[in-house]
Amino acid sequence: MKLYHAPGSCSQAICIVLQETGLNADIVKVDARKHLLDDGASYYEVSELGYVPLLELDDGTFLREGPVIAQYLADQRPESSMAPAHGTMERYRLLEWLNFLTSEVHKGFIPLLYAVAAGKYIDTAKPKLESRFEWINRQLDGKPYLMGKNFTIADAYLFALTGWGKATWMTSVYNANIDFSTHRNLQAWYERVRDRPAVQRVLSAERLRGS
Ligand SMILES: N[C@@H](CCC(=O)N[C@@H](CS)C(=O)NCC(=O)O)C(=O)O
Repeated sequence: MKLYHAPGSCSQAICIVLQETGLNADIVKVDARKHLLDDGASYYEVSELGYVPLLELDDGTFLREGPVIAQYLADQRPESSMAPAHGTMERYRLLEWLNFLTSEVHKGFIPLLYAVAAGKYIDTAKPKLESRFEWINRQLDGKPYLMGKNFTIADAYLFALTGWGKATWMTSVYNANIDFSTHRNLQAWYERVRDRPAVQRVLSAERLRGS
């Protein structure tokens, strides 16, 4: 398998899922802003949509969309407990989280990531995103992970997104960072996820690749 990945982006979640499940994939680095591969080739030659993550299977099949790629990988290793079995209520709870993270958090960050272009829209978008994080903080009360005792692909996804809110460049350039200091459950969850050996391996590899 091959994973098209941009360091520091949402595709970090897929790197975490690979590490947690022990599945192997060659990582192909993409510059997601310039849409270029390391050898200077256009990423649009690989993906018409131009975004990461993208998974290429050994038979040449491509799989798009982070939450779908993450489920595909987790389903290859059910013993990892990263995704409950299909057809169970717990699976629908996972889908609930993935859909929420995609539409309410991932895309909720877009105006903050493009704060200059977004202009006054930030005044609406930022409190909305903050309220989503407040809600997540409440859901984590008494739970080590989003779904309870098991670390799932939803945690991997949220970890990649939470990293953006904590990024110092968002504070220094646009004052667009999210203040997590009062979210005690979320802080504890973040540290718990960050300290997992698989996540540490991903973070070290990202430092080497350069974000
Ligand atoms: N719907 C896609 C969105 C992925 C996405 O937004 N990827 C960003 C990085 S976090 C990207 O590659 N952006 C470059 C672009 O859109 O041109 C998914 O969930 O996988």
